[in-house]
Amino acid sequence: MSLIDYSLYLVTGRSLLPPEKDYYQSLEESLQGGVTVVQIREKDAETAEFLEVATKSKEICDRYDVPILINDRVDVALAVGAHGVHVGQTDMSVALLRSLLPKNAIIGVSCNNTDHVRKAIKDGVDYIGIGAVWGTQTKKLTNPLVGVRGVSSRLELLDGTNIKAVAIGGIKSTNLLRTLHGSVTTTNHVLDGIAVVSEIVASQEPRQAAEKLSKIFKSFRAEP
Ligand code: TZP
Ligand code: MG
Repeated sequence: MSLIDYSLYLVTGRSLLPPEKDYYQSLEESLQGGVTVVQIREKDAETAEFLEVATKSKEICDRYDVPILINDRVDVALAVGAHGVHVGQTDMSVALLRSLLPKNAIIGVSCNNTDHVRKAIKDGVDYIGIGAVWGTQTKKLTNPLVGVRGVSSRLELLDGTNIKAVAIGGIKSTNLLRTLHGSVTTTNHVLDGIAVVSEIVASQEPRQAAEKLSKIFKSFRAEP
């Protein structure tokens, strides 16, 4: 069972930092701005570098009582004592991850289409990332865009489960409310959070960027 607050889910992206902005400083500022969970995503780092980044990031997140998840690498997650792992459709299976990770570890999977969601439910994941919702420069996309209607139909499949869901891909403060409203299902199932990279990481002021997103998400949540 997942006790994570998914509302403002930061996925790291060191290559997107503004010139001269320190990664760890940016991470800390984003936590001060209200990031509730962090996924360490290192696509180009060698193992030793990944381990160093994950270890130091975890030290910072621990101070804010914010859980960290590791993208793809179960070995790195185990080594640094992360709260869990996030995988894509072509990574290690959920069954294998469960057998390797501690019992209460969080496992999340990226889902693009409805078959992905059905499989994630069968596999017993803790949460899914639905995307890409909007166009993004951050990741080379190999699947069609989901769009807000698509998020809604994928969320609907989670009715009756305990599986949480975040949307990802091109989410900005300028389209967040539209994303959240458009994703609501006929059964009033709503997203548990939104996952962002560039809107926070590429900002000179990650704290303000996170605060803005967090405020919009909370205002949506508070709507009658
Ligand atoms: N998975 C689907 S889209 C995406 C990932 C990792 C990148 C999202 O980045 P951004 O900058 O928030 O659009
Ligand atoms: Mg992957």
